[in-house]
Amino acid sequence: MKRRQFITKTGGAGLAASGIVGSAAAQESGGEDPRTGSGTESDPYVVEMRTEGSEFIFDPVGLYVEPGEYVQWVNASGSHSATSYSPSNPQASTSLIPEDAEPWNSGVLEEQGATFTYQFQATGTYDYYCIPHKTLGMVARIVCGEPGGPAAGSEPPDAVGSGVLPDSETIVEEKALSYPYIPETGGGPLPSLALGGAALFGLGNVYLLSQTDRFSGRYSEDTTDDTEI
Ligand SMILES: [Cu+2]
Repeated sequence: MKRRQFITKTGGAGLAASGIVGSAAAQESGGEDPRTGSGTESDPYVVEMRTEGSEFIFDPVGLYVEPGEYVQWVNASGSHSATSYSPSNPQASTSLIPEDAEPWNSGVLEEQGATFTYQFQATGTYDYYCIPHKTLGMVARIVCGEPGGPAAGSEPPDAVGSGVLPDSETIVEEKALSYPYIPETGGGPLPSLALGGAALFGLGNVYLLSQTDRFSGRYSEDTTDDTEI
């Protein structure tokens, strides 16, 4: 672990594959803060919104912030929104943010590079989605301070790809989890991703889909209601 961080910091001198080593180290747990930005108003944490082929992505898909810190969503490709699961927002029937939290909705950002910023204040777990792509699994989670509220022990009821959401405790531990989140590896990169590049990226997603049912089932043990369907 230490050695890898050293290699990353010094630019990977002598390593032909320094780019690969760097990206793997950046996603490892512990050590350096994996978040982009520092959470202040002038340097907020950044979540990218992207369209990649038939995938619609919030990245990181899991993020930890402290009360009072800022998150900025950047529309990197395609058209997306960052919208809290709040009954006052379009297409959201349930609230999946802390009770005393302010709902937010960026609206659909169509211009590349367009941004939306929100300050997190109430502690707890926040689930949010993209209006056009929610049913295609474009959902993500932010924990502010500590896990809590209606989203802490459940999955969004209407997101097909809900298996990609990290649980709140993992978010607190790791601070940021890249898309795609794979529960079995604790959010780190699949070995195949580091070795194979784009072709194997597809395989990773097949694997992810195969885990969706099992992962969702895990939450049904914790909840008495049936909202996961
Ligand atoms: Cu979207």
